[in-house]
Amino acid sequence: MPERPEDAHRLAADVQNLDRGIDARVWPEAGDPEEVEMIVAWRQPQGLWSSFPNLRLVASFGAGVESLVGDADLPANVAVVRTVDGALAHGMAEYVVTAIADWRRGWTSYRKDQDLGRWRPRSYSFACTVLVLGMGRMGSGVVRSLEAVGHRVLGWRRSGKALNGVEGFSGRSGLEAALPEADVVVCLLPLTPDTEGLLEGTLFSRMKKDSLLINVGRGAHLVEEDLIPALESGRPGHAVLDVFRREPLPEDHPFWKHPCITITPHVAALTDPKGAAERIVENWRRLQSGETLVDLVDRGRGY
Ligand code: NDP
Ligand code: OXD
Repeated sequence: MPERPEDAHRLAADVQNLDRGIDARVWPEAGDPEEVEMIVAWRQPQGLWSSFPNLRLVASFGAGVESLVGDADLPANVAVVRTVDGALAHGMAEYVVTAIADWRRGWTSYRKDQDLGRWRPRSYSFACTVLVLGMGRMGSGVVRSLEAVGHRVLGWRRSGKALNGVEGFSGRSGLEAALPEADVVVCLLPLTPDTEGLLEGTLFSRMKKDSLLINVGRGAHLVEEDLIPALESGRPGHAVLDVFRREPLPEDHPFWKHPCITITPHVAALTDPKGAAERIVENWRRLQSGETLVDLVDRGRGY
């Protein structure tokens, strides 16, 4: 269930409005645990699964599933799905395009100029190459939006599959070839054992001088202690971070006050409860009829 109890209750009501046959309960008031076949989870407590002997399906209330696929206590016969609606990908695309526009055009400086009544136009070069790490549901939406505003886009993904003419790279050598070309690197990977700690010192040293790093994947993609020395060397020149190893980011964390870091509190894209309810009901229906589930996660692969 979503983190805030009021959101969880609203989701349960939306689910029941869509299908009166579903008995949607809000944890911890789960009723008879033997009756529970499907759970919608987000940052669930440890040791939850063993109480539900007839569980068949867990739906993540969002796109990331690392806390589910990484949970050794979740029985192997339980399927995992993600809840990804169109609004999530649009929200992510808007966030990335806005972050790049803000960095290149210096809106923060114009705001300061406005406070001082100062007319001070500054030029910027239009050509910008963006490397998107992960070209899945979020990454491919971001790619389309970046292209629509004229950026050159490079994409890195596990399979290396091409995406509508975007130059595609894969593997460590592909990443190393793409990095020096990019003015902006956007991390939109799922968190798996292969991607954890990918954003670290060696990768930063291959980035362009004064480039921009945007991490909207997961906090554990970034080796935090490597970032400030990298920013001091100018590779990258600035970082926009939406996700952190510890959330909320601790008050005394050095990232808060760093002039080359922009922080947002894990809001790049938010799951729309209405759209989520539709997905959940659809997967419930498919579970009952034995059809293929929507956005089924490959638990072995980790995403
Ligand atoms: P998808 O599963 O649709 O796509 C994942 C992409 O990552 C795929 O292109 C996949 O490659 C690629 N990938 C996976 N492992 C590797 C690897 N080892 N090397 C290279 N590429 C790899 O996920 P989504 O796009 O829906 O979401 C991505 C992540 O974004 C989520 O897991 C979550 O962490 C984060 N997120 C953050 C939000 C926020 O508000 N900050 C909101 C929503 C999502 P291939 O295509 O070849 O399989
Ligand atoms: C998600 C997220 O994975 O909000 O959906 O981070």
